[in-house]
Amino acid sequence: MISRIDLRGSAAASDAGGGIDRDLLPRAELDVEAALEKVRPLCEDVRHRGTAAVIDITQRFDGVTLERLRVPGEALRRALDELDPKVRAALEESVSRARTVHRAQRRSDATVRVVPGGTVTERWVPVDRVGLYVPGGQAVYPSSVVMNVVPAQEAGVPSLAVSSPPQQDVPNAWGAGLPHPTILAACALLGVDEVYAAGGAQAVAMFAYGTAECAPVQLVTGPGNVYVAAAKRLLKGRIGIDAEAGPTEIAVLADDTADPAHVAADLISQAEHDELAAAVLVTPSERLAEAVEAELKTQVAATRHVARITAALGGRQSGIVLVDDLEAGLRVVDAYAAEHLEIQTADAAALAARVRNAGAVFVGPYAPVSLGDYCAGSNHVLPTGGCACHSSGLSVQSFLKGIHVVDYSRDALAEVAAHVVNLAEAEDLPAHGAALKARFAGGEPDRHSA
Ligand code: HSO
Ligand code: ZN
Repeated sequence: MISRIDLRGSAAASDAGGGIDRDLLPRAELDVEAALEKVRPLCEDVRHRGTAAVIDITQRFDGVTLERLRVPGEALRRALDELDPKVRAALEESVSRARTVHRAQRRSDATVRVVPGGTVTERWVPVDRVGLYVPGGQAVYPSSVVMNVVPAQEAGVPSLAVSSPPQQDVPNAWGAGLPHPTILAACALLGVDEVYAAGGAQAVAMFAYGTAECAPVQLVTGPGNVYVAAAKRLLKGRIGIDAEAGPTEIAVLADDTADPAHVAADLISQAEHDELAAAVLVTPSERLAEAVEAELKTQVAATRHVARITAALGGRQSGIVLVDDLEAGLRVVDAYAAEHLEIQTADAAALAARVRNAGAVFVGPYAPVSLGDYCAGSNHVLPTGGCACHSSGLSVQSFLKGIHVVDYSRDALAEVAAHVVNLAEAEDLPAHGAALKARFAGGEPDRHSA
């Protein structure tokens, strides 16, 4: 079911001749452009009609009739009260580990004394208000509540709202559909009291434009389907976004020392998300490739979501890539730039330290991606679709803006004035220079002969 791509002996995976052709590697094409045309009118509708538009769109696409979008505080409290204690304990562990890691990401302001009397400080300020999107769809993701809310809280964001699609089968006393109760419980656990029952592009538009119920936000983060990605692309600029999340990906770089049962289980774990999820094994070992193929056959049959997993593993976004050696394997995984990369080799830590492109790297036999999905302390909102070659996963940094604070004394300005005037002249922007000269009229500084 999973296809093979043999790059052995191929120039494509050798280090001669520059980079690897990424088109040789399995990857799904996500057509955000096509979705853009579909979401544009929806976003416009929300812009003009606010809550009423979101309610209409939800009726049309989710088949849920809502009377209001804001989830009442009472529903949040009740969801937490009724949460299975085992799930509550697990969420608490997840939150506590994520807090430990994300707290350490906080930045302190850095002041640099450029010259005597001249300083530049980079001051880190949290975004005022953020909208955190938590997908519904094929699975429910209370863990994504944790992964969005914890870094925002640790960054000191003063106002945050969560939105997640209403479920058809969760009625409540107010007659409206609600997001999944475990999502509501996770919000309550984290002290988030502003939660909306809205999904898809309409939720992103609600956050971006604001409605009578929901004040506009400056930043929207969180994963979602292609329509959420399209709305983020459309509204980017008005709002900041973390990334256009695509389907989940796992790449495993493994050699003969890897346990094929573990490798197969890990590939299956991420294939479970979505028919479009990608699972890629990169290995120089034919023996391992065969053993993993055999494991996949037996393990997939025993999973709960066989159809979804079979589609994901059989899709052209998944595959087993055979390479000459681990060095070639490293080049392949760097070119692929996976959202999640597992290294299951003899000296996994040494190899992991050399990885240049990955959303997160999981080192050795006891760090499966599922650990990172829930309880490693790391974040699971990570760059997909090869974006790990230029972007990072969600962190405290995603919720901060650095402001450069420039503070120069008269002497410090005088000392550099001529350079500024000369550069301004070179750019044919004499008024820029004049702004400096005006300060020294009468006692012209002439250190560098303007
Ligand atoms: N693997 C997903 C996150 C997730 N897994 C949530 C389970 N729940 C994307 O990183
Ligand atoms: Zn996952």
